[in-house]
Amino acid sequence: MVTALYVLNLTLALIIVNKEVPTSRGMLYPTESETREVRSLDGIWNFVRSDQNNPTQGIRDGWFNADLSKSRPTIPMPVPASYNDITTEQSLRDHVGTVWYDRKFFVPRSWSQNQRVWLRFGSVHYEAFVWINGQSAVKHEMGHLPFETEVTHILNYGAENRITVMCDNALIQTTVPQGKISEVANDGGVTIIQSYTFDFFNYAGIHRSVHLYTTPKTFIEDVEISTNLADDNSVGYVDYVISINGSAANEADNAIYAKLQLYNREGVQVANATSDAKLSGRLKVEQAKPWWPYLMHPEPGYMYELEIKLHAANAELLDVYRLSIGLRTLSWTNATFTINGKPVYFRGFGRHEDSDIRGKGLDNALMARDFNLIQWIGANAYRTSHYPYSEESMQFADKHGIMIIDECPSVDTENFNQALLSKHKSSLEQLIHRDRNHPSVVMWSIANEPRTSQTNADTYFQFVANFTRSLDRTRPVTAAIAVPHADDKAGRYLDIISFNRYNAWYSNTGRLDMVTQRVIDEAIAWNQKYDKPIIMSEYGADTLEGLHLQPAFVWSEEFQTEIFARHFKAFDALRRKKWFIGEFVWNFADFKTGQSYTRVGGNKKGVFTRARQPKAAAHLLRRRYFALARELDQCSMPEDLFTYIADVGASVKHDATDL
Ligand code: BDP
Repeated sequence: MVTALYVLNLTLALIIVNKEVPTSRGMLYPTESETREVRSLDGIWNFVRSDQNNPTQGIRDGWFNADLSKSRPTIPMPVPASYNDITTEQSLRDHVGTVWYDRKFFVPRSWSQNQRVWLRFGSVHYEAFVWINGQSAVKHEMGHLPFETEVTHILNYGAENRITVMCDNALIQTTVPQGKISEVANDGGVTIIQSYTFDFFNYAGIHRSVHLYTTPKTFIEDVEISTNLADDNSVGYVDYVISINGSAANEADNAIYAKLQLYNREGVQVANATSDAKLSGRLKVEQAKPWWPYLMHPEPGYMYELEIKLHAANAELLDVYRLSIGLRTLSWTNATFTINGKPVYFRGFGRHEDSDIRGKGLDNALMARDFNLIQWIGANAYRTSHYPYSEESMQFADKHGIMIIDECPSVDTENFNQALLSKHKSSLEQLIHRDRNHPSVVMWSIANEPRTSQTNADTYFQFVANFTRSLDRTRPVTAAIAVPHADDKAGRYLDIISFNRYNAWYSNTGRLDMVTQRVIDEAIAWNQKYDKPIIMSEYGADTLEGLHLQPAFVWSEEFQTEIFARHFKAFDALRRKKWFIGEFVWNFADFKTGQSYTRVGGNKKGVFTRARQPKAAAHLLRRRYFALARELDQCSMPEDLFTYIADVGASVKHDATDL
């Protein structure tokens, strides 16, 4: 059946048209206020796995009509977490198809009065079906992105409720990302195999927090802001558009208005405004404190709090929502990328949301550790390879001044077809809707390593890139491309070209003498082809922590250190050409992949281990990233950057001049 669908998609692939995609609504991050309450449904849920060869049985048999334990024996399952690595069962780790979760919760009686209740998931990978007390509440397709629904009318107030979630991890040719499902003979019969070409484990489950939250009957459903700074950065402007939901929204024009107040970090009000009848307007901020990237300014990541109060015509206060915002302006040309008028050179990582046991599940301790490591190493950016990261991490990035190239879940995209295009666009729509108010987001990445030499890639990426621009004109559009520049058909639709290349690893393995010139030549070739700014978005080498081989040999810590150094040399030559604007190591930390003889327990290209400890190359990278920050933005250097070696006069000093 799945195979038949796949064949059909191939035949239809020749004609692709640009169709509308559904538009997201609401989904402001749930926060408490005078008018809103938030409750977490995180914790231990009950869990059951469907039979692989019968994934829809639970729906047919109505498993959602009663406790799951009435249908099957359940096991405890933490939420949020991927389910794959929680038990010791290979069959659950490699499960293909549907799994079920349920739990009970109480809703206070007070919530039944004069307000509305919403159920919100931070993300479920890949497809989710949700029931409350046996009634269908919401369905959602696409991992790593939030969804919500109103549940006011299906809750029992002052009483117990049950939430049931069915999650399907199957990836086919029309999902984003794509995969293939096949039936293969095994020793005992046949088994269903999920395959995919992307290089990370297809972790699944309820990956991020589940919340119930209340709103007033008429409430602030959405806020879209965009910020600007006067030429000398002294005055900031915040343009806002508020959308509301509720019966009062249908009252006569001019009936509802919003009052906005902007507070600085010290809690002092620095601007205020009353909206126009369309609930839009502009705030002017004198003596603005711009949002600057880490190490580009002594006070990076400066965030204001925007308080929005929604009022009825009679001035009654309807709703209050607070949003953290940063004041910054971006611009780019065919040779530069600037923030607040200053050219930016990106130094950072491709990353993954990945760790032992919890897989892709949100983990605040891990997230805080990762940001500490990013600061320690002096990076100023990362790409959310290869899917949107948690909203909590976006908030962290805002506060720490870490720039984000925000990537949608399209990876290794191929066999361009109509259904895929619609879902790809929808993934970008959902991503941009979620992340457009974050100052840390400075670029949209519309794909990683799409097969852009294939037939139809041209039209397909024209549609995808233009669609992205139609949703947000304030940020440039990129994609991380790996096909040879001569074969690529997508770059002309991008604003910035990112390329991934593994010199001395996948090509000319071990040949450290074949890195520098090739990197220089390729960057120049991309620039010559498209006349756009260029980033090297991936380079690196698998490195087994603790493996030391001198002279450097593949997989050793020496080799990773050396290969980095050969790239640095190329980057420094390229930096003289102003259009080369960034270097991103692959990867921040080791991460799990599917099983393969090229992967020892996963991809080991991390600068940090999976347990978030530095490999030898981390220390080298740290010295480079701080050297770049010092040269470009005159930052001060951490005291422990250089280890004392010997008192041998001017040739060995412990300060930045050594760089
Ligand atoms: C690149 C991919 C990335 C892989 C990396 C690798 O973009 O997802 O993990 O190669 O092979 O092609 O390490």
